[in-house]
Amino acid sequence: MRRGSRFGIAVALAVTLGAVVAGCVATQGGGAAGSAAEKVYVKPGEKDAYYAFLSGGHHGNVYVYGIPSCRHITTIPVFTPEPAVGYGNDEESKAMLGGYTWGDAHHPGLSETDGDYDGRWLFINDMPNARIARIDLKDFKTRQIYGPIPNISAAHACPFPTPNTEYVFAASRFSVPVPNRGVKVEDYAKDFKGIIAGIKVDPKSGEMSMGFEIQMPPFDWDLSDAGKGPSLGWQFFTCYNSEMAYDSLEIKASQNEMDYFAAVDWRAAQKAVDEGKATTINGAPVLDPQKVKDFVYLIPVPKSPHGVDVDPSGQYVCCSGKLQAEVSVYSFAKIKAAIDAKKFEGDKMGVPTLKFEDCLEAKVPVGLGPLHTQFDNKGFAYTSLFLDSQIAKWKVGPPWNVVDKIDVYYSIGHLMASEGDTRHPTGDYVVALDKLSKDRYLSVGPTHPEAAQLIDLRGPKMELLYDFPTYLEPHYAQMIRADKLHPITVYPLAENDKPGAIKRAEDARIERKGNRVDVFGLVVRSHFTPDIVKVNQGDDVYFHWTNLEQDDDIAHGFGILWSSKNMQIEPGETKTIRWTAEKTGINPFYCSNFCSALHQEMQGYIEVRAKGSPQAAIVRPDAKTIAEINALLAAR
Ligand code: K7E
Ligand code: CUA
Repeated sequence: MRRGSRFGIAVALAVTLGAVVAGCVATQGGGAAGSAAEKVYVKPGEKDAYYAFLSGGHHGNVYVYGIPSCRHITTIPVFTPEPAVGYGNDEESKAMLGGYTWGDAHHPGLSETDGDYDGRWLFINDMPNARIARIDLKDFKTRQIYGPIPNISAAHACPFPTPNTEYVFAASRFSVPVPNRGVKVEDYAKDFKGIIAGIKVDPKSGEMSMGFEIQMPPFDWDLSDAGKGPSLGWQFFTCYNSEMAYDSLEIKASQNEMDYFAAVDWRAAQKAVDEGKATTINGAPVLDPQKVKDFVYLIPVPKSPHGVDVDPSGQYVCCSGKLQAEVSVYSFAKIKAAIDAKKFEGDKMGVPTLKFEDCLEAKVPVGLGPLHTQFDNKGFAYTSLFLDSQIAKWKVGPPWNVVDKIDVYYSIGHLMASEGDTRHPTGDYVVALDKLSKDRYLSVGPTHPEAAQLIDLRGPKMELLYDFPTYLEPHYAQMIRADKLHPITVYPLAENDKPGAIKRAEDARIERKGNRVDVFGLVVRSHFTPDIVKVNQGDDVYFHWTNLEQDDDIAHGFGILWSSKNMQIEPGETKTIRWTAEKTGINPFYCSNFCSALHQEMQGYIEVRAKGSPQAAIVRPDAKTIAEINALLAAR
């Protein structure tokens, strides 16, 4: 073969290979070749290859970014009111928040089928109030908030769905007495308990409900991950503070050489509950490992571990000791063999402990302050190093060596690889979620933004592509291929069966029963029907607005002057908001969401008369108004 043609084949091969490796990413901007700028550039009008869901930390919500452009697309309100859309203001979302106006959201968890993201739901925890929210990815709305989960105090190891989303989990980070009662803090070791909760997820609706709880020693239960493949059916939880200190934890909880991770056989736990072996505490079925056996075990981990991450094959469980320079990799096969042989070292409050040497597969010398690990599609793992401000790339399997490192800016916590905790990571990108941004952005005063950094994984070396600031304060994040999500753009009116919904001008009305007034109204460009509402002082007024639009992006707002009442009504949607007529006089309302050329004209008045003024029991629009509204509807 002539030299020239061989070169030609090599080039052709390289081009083909490049295209295969880049996969869908190349078609949606951010190809594998070219400069860093080209790799993050998504042309105007084009779309990103991935959706990234970043937890909002103590902002209590979820940030949605497009990757690789790193553009912030939207924020989903979850545990915190959001007045622009009326989240926490309208009756339904207000009830869902249950009186709380704050949450601390750490870990988004996408629903999975066969261990891969299926694009149906996103779960996320509120650590302090021990709640789990489910966001429907059809409309990117929070649809359920489950909790406070009884007996759980600070749901940090949460939610970490199982491979077929049978369960999401929660575990107490700060142990308390269970049931909580007046005890002395000094009696910590005797009276305080850790709890692990398995929360069932309905396979069709995603509805969460109580599955089981397990009483654990009062260690600080920290993080979790689900087994898959050979370890399917098991859930793993790390802990620190096996010293059981209750003060000065930064010193006293770092004394032991070893802490633990727990391995829970969740099918066995559920079976034990179903067989009536649990004790009900605060409404939850709690299993006591001192009485019920063979479903939970402890495995030693060096030096105050943080993250626990199962590799894509499901064979290895990787634990990061924060105060150690290594990731400890355990073989699930060895763990299972030790359990089956009942080779226990002892027990902790009824939970059998296995021997470190019996379960360990390898120690990977990654560097200082390892926290979390994610994976790619080529057999490599990526571990965040908080103290070194680096990511270490290492080989999963012999020789278990570090093959690359990259500096990040600064002090990385979690990291998010593309589908990097599933059975099939895509190996395109990893995003470093840095705890400190220091000097990376224009100064905005003492509260610095958080720092996220996009890193390309497609070459032999990791390559830093882009810095993007985020608002306080993402912990974990997950990214899913954009082609797996198919969000709706309007709510089909035909499917709107909300109790307050009306669909024709003829049905618009104001109903009065005592001092409760229900306004059944329509919004459509550019009119409220009715736009005059007459009530009496002291009336409780429920506005039920239905947006009859079926066009993309035509949302209307409803804001009432001199109040905190505002909400957005999306196309086809009905929402209810309650307002009390406190003072006599005229109270304007208006459309707060820009919707049309006559958006400014979209307004109305509430006339508040003196208490006890005569009012009709029901007021409907007259025939002329109905005709006008029907003309507006026809012109939509
Ligand atoms: Cu490491 Cu809350 Cu997952 Cu923060 S946690 S980093
Ligand atoms: Cu409707 Cu602005």
